[in-house]
Amino acid sequence: MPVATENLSQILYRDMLLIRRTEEKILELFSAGKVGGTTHTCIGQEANAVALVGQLDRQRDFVVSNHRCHGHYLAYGGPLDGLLGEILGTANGVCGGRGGSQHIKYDRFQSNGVLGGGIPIACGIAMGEKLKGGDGITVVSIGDGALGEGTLYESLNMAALWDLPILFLVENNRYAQSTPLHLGVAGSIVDRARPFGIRADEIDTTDVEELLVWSSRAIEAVRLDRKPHWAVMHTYRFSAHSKGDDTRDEDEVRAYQEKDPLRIQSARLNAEQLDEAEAWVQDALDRALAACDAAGEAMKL
Ligand SMILES: Cc1ncc(C[n+]2csc(CCOP(=O)(O)OP(=O)(O)O)c2C)c(N)n1
Repeated sequence: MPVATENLSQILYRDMLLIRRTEEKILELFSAGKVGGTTHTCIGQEANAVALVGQLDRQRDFVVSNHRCHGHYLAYGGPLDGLLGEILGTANGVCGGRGGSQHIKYDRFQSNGVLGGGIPIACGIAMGEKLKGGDGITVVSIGDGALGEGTLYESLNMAALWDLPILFLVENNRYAQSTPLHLGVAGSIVDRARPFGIRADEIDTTDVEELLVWSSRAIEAVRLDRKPHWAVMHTYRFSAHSKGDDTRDEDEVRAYQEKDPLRIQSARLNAEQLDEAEAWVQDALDRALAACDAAGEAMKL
């Protein structure tokens, strides 16, 4: 539970810290051989998830995330033990511990490990919401690598033609696995939706408070107009693509780390507030890991 005296700056910091420390723990567990398969962390990109997904209304809005989904899931409000259980393959995972982080389904949140695979699914969800006359919106998040998937452009066409209440969140972290942006993406990312008549906007910051204001406008635009929106966040990941597979220039990574969203946000808090957030997150992690231990291995199929 949040501390009673918390203000918005503290909450944003704590929510980002929860994602950061959780993923650091996941990488540690991975190195210890406790995680089967693979994992993709969003270390460095936490502000995007907290600012945009964290503002959605879980009672009515849907999220379709991708292979790099832990931050989106936690910002959406997914239970921490359910995520760790999914990654560790324990019975308390939100999908019984059999999906891993790339195949999560929790409430109105789902992730999809097929690059671009979630985009048409999200259009279907948005269409369903439209037909039901609901006021929920669907957010589908993709990386710059998915800009090369044909299904994206079929989906943009349908979303525009049918006025789907969908927000396409593009997190351009400048690499698709090991392929730098300039080798994989031609032209302007923000312009890619415009030929379909879809409103498009972009932001280049790691300041969660700036992202929050910008995201609230994008969310409200879709909620009120019931039309698609293309929202591009330029960002950077500090961690490897998955685990140990990092070919990027170390100086480049270090330069982006200067703009660490946690560092920016921590400058708005005092030492006591920072300690409080750290303790809260540590306690949440300890309890979630204990729940995984207690749950035991997932049922074998
Ligand atoms: C159809 C398909 N092709 C290839 C892959 C392997 N793959 C997983 S992530 C990834 C790169 C994705 O890059 P991007 O969309 O920029 O997202 P990021 O990893 O940078 O967050 C690739 C090629 C996949 N999961 N699905």
